[in-house]
Amino acid sequence: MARVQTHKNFIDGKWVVSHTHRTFDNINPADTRINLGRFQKSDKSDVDAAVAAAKRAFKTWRLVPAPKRAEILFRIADRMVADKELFARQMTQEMGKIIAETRGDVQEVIDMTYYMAGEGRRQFGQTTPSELQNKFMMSVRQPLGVCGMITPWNFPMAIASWKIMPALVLGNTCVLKPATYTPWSAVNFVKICEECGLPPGVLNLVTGTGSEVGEPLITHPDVRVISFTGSTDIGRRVSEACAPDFRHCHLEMGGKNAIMILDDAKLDLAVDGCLWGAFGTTGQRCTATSRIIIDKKVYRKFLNRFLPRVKALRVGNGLDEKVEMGPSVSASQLKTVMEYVQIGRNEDGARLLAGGKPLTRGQHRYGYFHEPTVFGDVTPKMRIAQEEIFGPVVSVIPVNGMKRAIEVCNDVAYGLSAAVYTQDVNRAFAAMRDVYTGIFYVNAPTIGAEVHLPFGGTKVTGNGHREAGVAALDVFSEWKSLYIDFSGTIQRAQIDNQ
Ligand code: UN1
Repeated sequence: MARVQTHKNFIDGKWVVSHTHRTFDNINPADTRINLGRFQKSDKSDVDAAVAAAKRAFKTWRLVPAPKRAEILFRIADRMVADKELFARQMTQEMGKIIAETRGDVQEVIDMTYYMAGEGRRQFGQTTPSELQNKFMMSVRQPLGVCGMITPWNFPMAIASWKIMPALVLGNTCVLKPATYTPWSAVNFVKICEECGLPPGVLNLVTGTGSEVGEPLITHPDVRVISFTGSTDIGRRVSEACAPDFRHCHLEMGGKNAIMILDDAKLDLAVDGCLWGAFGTTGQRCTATSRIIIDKKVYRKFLNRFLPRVKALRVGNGLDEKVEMGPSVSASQLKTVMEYVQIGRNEDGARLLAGGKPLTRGQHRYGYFHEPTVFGDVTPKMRIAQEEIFGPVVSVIPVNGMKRAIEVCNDVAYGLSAAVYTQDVNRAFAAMRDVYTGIFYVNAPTIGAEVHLPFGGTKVTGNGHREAGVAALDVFSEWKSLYIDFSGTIQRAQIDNQ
């Protein structure tokens, strides 16, 4: 058997072992016999070292002209293009999603990195006339300092780049704590950043658990911004940790996203959208389609077309190009899926229409596989219609008409993404206006955001900040308004000009 490689933390420009001298294993969820590597099981002392390095590096990095910082980002994006296939294959092995999707994940890094590199020559502020003669005013963005990034396993590289690239181009320095299921992709990402010339200390990587690494990072007084993507429960903890000393935090949390299918929808298009939205990434996207809210007039017809397609989905190891859905990421995630299937079975009135069981034989024997699962006749208040599952389970909720569809769509705690299928432009616009989410699609599923529009959600999905697009700059910078008086006399605003 191949020797298992041990990977290190990256602190102050050096690859180093943890002070703890402990490691954890990275297991392939499609075949748990495979240990993909050992990673540092770090603790507070490693976090302290990384934050200290980032704090030192900030002194000089903030003064590097932004277009120069951006040149490094351009190089990183170029290198990612070259290694896209390798990184995609390794990502599929460590977290299970199919190879077409991990290629997409790396592509999203490339897109985000080029996009943010462009911000090296923008980062636009405002200039505006003064109310006084011989006075000039403008606003500029300033960086905050050390930023802590806590990233999820479902988009191991893409979401790291969403946070790190805007932070860097603005002149901040970073400490990255990746999810314990996906440290390999984080190491790959950081290695490229190192090779492309990021100075020591500007980007640091500390692997380990939420309690041993995440907690010291979010409570560290020198970390000025925390950007977190993960569960609403942990997000609440991050928010509390940052509150006492007003350190900034950006939170991107759960979803219970719905596709609404109106009675005039193109049903075949909606079927394709529901398959991709619900079972893409094995349902493990914050934006995954977890509810299908459908007009009763087309309910039967839709199910007749949808269910055979669900049952025909090929589930297996994501490295096989023919496979359409991979495993859940871990034993505990699979357990959650199975628990929710049981909850669905117990709901009075809900009907299990497809799937419902873990896959445990043959090629599925050693992985965390589960059948793509559909519940029908679900009513809006059932737990499977309200709670995030993060697995291949979708609830179909029949309703009367569009008004009711929108009510049901909005009637959950989360507000990340939603979609409507209709051919009627008036109804599409009404839905765009009345659904209260951060992302909305017309005639497309709830997944598929691009890097140059804001990404984030309302209600318990987020705390008002956005990633991606120009909006991402707001999390990692603060405005400074500059007033330059060239009159040579004292001029008093609000007084001398009246
Ligand atoms: C997520 O849902 O967890 O919009 C991230 C998408 C991807 C990113 C999804 N670009 O589907």
